Amino acid sequence: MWNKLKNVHSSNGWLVLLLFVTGLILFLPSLRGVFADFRTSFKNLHILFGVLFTLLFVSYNPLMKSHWKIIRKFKSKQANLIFIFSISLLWIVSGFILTFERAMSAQWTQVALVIHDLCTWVAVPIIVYHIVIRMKWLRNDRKHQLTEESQGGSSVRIPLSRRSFFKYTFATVLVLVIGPSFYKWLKQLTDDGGMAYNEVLENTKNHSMKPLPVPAIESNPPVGGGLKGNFRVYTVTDIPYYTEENWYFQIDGLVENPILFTWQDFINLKRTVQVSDFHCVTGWSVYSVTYEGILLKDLLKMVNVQPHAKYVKFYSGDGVYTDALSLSQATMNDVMVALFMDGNVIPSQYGGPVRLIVPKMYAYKAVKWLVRIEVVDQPHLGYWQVRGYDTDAWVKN
Ligand SMILES: Nc1nc2c(c(=O)[nH]1)N[C@H]1C(S)=C(S)[C@@H](COP(=O)(O)O)O[C@H]1N2
Ligand SMILES: [Mo]
Repeated sequence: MWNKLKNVHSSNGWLVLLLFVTGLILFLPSLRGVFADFRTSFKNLHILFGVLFTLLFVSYNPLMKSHWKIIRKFKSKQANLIFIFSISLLWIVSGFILTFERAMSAQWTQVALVIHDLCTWVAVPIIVYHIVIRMKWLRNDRKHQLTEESQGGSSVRIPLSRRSFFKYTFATVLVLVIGPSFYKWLKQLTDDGGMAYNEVLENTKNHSMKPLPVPAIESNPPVGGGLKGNFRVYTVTDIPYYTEENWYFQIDGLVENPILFTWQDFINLKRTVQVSDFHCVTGWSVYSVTYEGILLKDLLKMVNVQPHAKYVKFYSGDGVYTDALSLSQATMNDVMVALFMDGNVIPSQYGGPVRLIVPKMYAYKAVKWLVRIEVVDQPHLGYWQVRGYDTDAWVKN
C-alpha cells in the first residue's frame, strides 16, 4: 500500500514538472516567437502529460480510502490532501475544456483558462515549497534536534530550529517573488473597466504619427461603453514602430488599380465605427471593443478586384506575420482595417497604427501592424496555420 502511494507520489511529481515546463512555454508571451515552430508540439505534449496526469489521478482514487486512514490523525495532512485533490480536479476539467477549445464557446474557454491559470498560480508555489522543505538536509536537521531532545540534554531549548527558520524565510521569499506577478494577474482579471488599457496608453512607447486623426463621435466616448477584459500582448517579432514618414499602406495583386497610401491619404478615407468582441484561440477574450476604421470591403471596392481573384493576403509590417481570407470572408460586413480602439489611435503593442479585425474568427487572423493587402488566386497559409493552427478560424458561439 505504502509503496503504491509512494509511486503515485513520484510519478505525480515528475508529471507536474513536465506540465509546468510545457505550460510555461505556452503561457509566456515572450516565448511565442522563439518557440513558434514548436508551439503546436509543445501544446500536444502538454495535453499528453495532462492525459497521463488524469490517468494517474483516476488510478489514485481507489487508494484514497487507505491513504485517508493513514493520515487520519493529522488534520493538516488531511487538509493538504483535500486541497491537492481539488486543485488536480480543477486542473483536469479546465484543461479538458481547453483541449477542445475549438469546439467550445468563447465563454467556456474564457472561464476554463482563468481556472487553469489560477490553479497554477496557487499550486506551483506550494509545490515548490513542499519540495524544498522536504529536502534531506532539512529533515536531517530535524532528526538531529529530536535525538538531542530525547537525550534530555536540552536545558537550553533552541526556540527556532534551523528547519523552521528556513521554512519561514523560504515561504516569505516565495511570496515576495511570485506575489507581485500574481497580484498583477488577479488585478487584470477583476478589472473590467478597461483600466489596464488606460495604463497601456500611458506607459507605451507609441508610434508618432502626424497628423493624428480625429475619432468619430461614436468612437469617443466609445459607443460600446469601453472594452471589457484584457488583451494579452502577442507578437512573434519585436514591435515595429512607425512615423508618418516610414509608414505606408499598399493594396496590390490581382486588382485593376493598385494603390499606395501615405498616412495622410489613409486617414482621409471614410471610416465606420463598430463594436465587436475579440477572441484568442488560447482561451481569452475581450468584449465590446469599439473599433473605428475602414471596412475591408470598401478598400477592395476602391482597387477593383479582378474576376479570377479568390483570396486576400495580409502582410504585417513586422516582415514575418501574414494571414489570408477568401474573398467572400474578406467582404463580410465587419471585417475592418482599424485605426481606433475605444476612441484612441491603436497603441503599438496592439498592432497600431493600423490592424486588421475579423470579429467572427479567432484573433490569429487579426494581423497587427497591417501594411499590405495582396489580392491573389491561390490560398495562402498564414503564420500560425503553417505552424499547426486550423485554417478554419470561425469562433463558436
Ligand atoms: N503581426 C502579428 N499579428 C498578430 C500576432 C502576431 O504575433 N504578430 N498574433 C495574433 C494573435 S494569435 C492574437 S490572439 C492577436 C493578439 O492581439 P493583441 O496582441 O493586440 O492582444 O494578434 C494576432 N495578430
Ligand atoms: Mo491568438
